[in-house]
Amino acid sequence: MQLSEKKALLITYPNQFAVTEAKSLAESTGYSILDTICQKHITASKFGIGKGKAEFVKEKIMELKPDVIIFDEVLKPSQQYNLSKLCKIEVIDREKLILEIFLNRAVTNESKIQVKLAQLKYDIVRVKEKVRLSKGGGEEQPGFLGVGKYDADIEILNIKRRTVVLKKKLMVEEKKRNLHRNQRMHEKIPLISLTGYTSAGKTSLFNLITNEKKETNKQLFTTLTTYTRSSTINEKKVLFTDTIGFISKLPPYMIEAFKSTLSEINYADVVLLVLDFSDNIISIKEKLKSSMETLSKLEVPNNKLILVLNKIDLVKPTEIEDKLRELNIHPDMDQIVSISSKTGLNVNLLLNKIDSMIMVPE
Ligand SMILES: Nc1nc2c(ncn2[C@@H]2O[C@H](COP(=O)(O)OP(=O)(O)OP(=O)(O)O)[C@@H](O)[C@H]2O)c(=O)[nH]1
Ligand SMILES: [Mg+2]
Repeated sequence: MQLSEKKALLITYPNQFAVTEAKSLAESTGYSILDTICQKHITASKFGIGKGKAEFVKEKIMELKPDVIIFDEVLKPSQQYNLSKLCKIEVIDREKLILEIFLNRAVTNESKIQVKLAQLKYDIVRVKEKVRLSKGGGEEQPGFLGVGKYDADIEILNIKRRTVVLKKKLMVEEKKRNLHRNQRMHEKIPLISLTGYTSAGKTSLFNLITNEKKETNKQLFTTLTTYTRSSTINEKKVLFTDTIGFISKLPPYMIEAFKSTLSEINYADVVLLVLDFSDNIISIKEKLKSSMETLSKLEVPNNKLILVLNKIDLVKPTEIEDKLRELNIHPDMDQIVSISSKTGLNVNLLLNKIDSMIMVPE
């Protein structure tokens, strides 16, 4: 796996969850963070941050000499351009950062195409903005696609042409996926989908249940491709699907790009929402919230859900109770199981719960 080991200055929100998440994202992409600047408002119009703060960042850049600024928010191309111009350094916003991780991690044909399409979408708005700004006499900015003086119209056409080609290729992959899915549906084998925040332990649980050896890692977005494998529960044949992890503030086009992969979740009879319960309560709340938001965007009904509290080998029993209380969840509530994918604790309990929720094929 590539690790570029570039040095970065991080700009994010002043709360522990935002800082930790942004750092994990940056480190997963191979950046080391030299310093973190926290600001309550990072969506201001010109630079994302206020003018005074932007000047402060410029001084920090001169002092620390990082390779890039990582800006933990989705920036408009003009904001990215302005900050980059002021600080004379490449600015990587949250969208770009997630894209970089995806580009590094995509291994299958389908995910490679999906990520390339997402990148072209990201690029085209910036080339267009570059054209608009250069008409006002803007000079070339570091990392701003290095567009220089060439004919941007040709670049835009080029991006559009590549988009068409990639979309066609994606359709071929989607057809294959649909074919597999139709076969499965024809056989009426119950499908169980593993979902949840990135690094919750979905693949670890998937491997344990299906005897697979797919990669697991503490870095974010280890899995970018949906895998389906068969297994048995109480002698009934079932299928398990491992999916791409969720993240807070996922750029909307990312859901769009991974729609066909994520849509596997819609065909599931049972959806496991895996949570890292060894996290601190603030992170658990944030991750549960963003996972539920994503599942609702994907129109997954609540009655298909089982909340899987994972990594409880790292949590004391009293702590589990405290955390559940904080989340307003009654410990005896149906559709909740606390497990450890590492030790296998309570995994049988989970399988029985799944069994009680699946329809027996006729
Ligand atoms: N202690 C402990 N560690 C776990 C458990 N489950 C997973 N892990 C660890 O948590 C990290 C993330 O696990 P993965 O299975 O890769 O998580 P994931 O949800 O598939 O992550 P992405 O594919 O990145 O979305 C790995 O380092 C695992 O070894 C568990 O029950 N207990
Ligand atoms: Mg995984």
